[in-house]
Amino acid sequence: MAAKTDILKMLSDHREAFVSGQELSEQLGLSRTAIWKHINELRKAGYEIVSVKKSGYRLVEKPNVLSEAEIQSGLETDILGQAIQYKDSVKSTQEVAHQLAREGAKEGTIVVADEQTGGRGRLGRPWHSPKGTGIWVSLILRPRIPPQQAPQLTLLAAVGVVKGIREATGLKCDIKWPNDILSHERKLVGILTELQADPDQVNSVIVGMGMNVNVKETDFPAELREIATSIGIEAGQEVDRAEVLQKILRHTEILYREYLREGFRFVKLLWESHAVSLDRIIQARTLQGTIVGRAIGLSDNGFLILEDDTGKRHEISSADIDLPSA
Ligand code: BT5
Repeated sequence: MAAKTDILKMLSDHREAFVSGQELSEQLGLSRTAIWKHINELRKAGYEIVSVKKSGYRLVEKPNVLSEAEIQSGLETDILGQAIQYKDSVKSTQEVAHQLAREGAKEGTIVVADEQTGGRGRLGRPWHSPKGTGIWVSLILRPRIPPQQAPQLTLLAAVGVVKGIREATGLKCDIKWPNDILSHERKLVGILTELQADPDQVNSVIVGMGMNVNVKETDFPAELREIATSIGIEAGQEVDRAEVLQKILRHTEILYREYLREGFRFVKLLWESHAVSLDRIIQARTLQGTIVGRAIGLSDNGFLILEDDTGKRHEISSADIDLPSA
């Protein structure tokens, strides 16, 4: 970890008290002058740190930023986020992550942006990613799985996101197959999983998560206002983006490790327990046509099983789902 991240972590862990310059200096093996220099840099980056002679430093206020130091200073993972590429503004974090993956980036590398100017959803649809309000992130994974299993990672990520948001904010959200996280049936998060693969082996899976965190209703363009929401709108207050991301990475990593050890079954059960679309009559719009039926559950490979009114079961691998109004 960089020295600034270490200092931030120590101050964040002791927010109710002062941490003396000597303590910081001894624990981190840095001179008092170096500590003072880093503290000033943190102040310039928006951290309010008071210093009192003989007592030391105390962190009073953090800026709501998603910098590398801020993400790392509270991260409880071994893989995800151990390498972070932070960008103020980028066309799409997916593009950057693809490039890094091709260049051999290690598993768990994440690309985070404060703003995307060309964020994308499935089938090239645009993803609205305004500055300073969301978490626009792509994770690079390198599981040893055949390409056809990769969609399972979308479902795994969805469970990780739901659990992370719950832990960070208390908000309970639902999953709509395959890649939407909803609150009160409005879209809070979208997930996009893309692959670099040989015919029978995945090289890397790029899992993109677009999370509306502090997006206000007026920040959404007119066409999204009725269908989108944000964690801040739902929670009724501004939310710490770095904390939400840290919790999501932690939960996703726990699930990912379990997935690599035990396979998809365990994720499937968790996914089903958070799914809003199950046991309801839904409409699946696929590229081949529309199927209406009751959503029964997931197949062992992560497809959605629909039973139509003749009792015939359909396995849906890719579709847009319309829920009836509740
Ligand atoms: C998705 O696609 O939901 C996947 C979105 C993934 C975005 C992340 S951000 C980080 C990474 N970098 C990228 O460039 N992408 C990933 P899909 O299911 O196709 O949904 C797209 C549809 O969602 C659009 O056609 C809009 O109707 C709607 N939409 C766009 N922006 C939205 C937003 N911010 N919140 C809610 N809905 C939105």
